[in-house]
Amino acid sequence: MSRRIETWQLRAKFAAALSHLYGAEVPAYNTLVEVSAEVNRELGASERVTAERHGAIRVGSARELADVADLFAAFGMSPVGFYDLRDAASPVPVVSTAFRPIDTEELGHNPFRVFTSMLATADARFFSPDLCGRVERFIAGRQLFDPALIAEARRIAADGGADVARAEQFVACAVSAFALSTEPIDRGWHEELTKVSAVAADIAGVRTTHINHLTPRVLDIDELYRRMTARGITMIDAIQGPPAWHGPDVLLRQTSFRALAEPRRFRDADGTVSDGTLRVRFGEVESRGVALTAKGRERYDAAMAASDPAAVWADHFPATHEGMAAAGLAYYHGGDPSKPVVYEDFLPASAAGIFRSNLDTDTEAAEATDNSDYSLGWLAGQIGHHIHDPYELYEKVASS
Ligand code: OOG
Ligand code: NI
Repeated sequence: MSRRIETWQLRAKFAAALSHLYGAEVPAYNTLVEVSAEVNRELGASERVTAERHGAIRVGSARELADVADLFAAFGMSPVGFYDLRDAASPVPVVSTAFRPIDTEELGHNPFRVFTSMLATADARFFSPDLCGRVERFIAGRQLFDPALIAEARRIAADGGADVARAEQFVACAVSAFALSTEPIDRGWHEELTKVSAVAADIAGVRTTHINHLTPRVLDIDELYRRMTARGITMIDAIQGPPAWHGPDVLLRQTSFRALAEPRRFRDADGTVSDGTLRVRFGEVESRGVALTAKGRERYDAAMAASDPAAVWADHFPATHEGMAAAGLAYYHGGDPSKPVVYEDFLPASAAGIFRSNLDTDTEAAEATDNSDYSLGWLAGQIGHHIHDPYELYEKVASS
């Protein structure tokens, strides 16, 4: 009998193969990985941290998201949390969830996660009834994933793994669904959507999906930022999330380099195909701190609301893990302050900032009333998978 590949090994292979693909497509990503690994090596990071990645993908409908959920289930990745980026300071017309492993052992093996956004076509503030209808028809008429791939994913999820040959074929097929297509883009349609939002054009202006970015984890993001800048790579203006300070790192800090122009082909109304470029894919890096309890998160939100969060941080947070644990602000394995539970999720304000930093134009929400009913419960029903509450997962991880 041939060797069996477990779910976590499938996930590790999937993450590594996507990383290989993205490095070939966006070479600056390799620089980011190299510099992250260099900083991590100097700081004595574990293999797990240096191998760790998150990805981001974007889809056009609940039906497409349901396929993603079935596909990722085979890799032991479940949807966690609901992020509504339409309410951000600079709104993005999507709602999102993150697919990731949920228990301690699986996270320890490989924590690969994918931030997955769905275009909010039913929100009249972004899409007029006419445009909504045309976008929805366009999306209903495309197929992001081969039904045979999704059927195989369901079988592998039920089996909890696969033999070597089947695993290899499955991972290769799954990865190829996220490669950038060379198919010419309908210029008129893409431009019409770009006027609404560059994200709408990225999602619904083409007939395929692709990785938007892959993100390595680094132990010292301020140092990484300096080194990337020194290498002549233009980073976005700021590090998103909590400020640097001398106390415990909380949640998630992220930064990225600006999207680079990538060659794409366009088809004009008269059928002529010509070369052009699009700037949508970028490189992002993150550092992760301790997961906050709901009480800690309230403090976080209050501190972040200040005009200069760094200046008031010490008024909101104790400077030690002992202090954090005693005040019930963060999660610790077995309640032990020397064992912080790492934050495995995302931050809506940072996510919107990351989206925005890579767009040339902001999206203006129109005066129309939003009659859509996007919510965690709605999304879970649509995709037929339970969407986990992150706090419940941290409670469980902390007490196990
Ligand atoms: C997702 C942006 C959010 C993060 O790390 O917060 C994100 C996207 O650009 O599709 O990846
Ligand atoms: Ni990201």
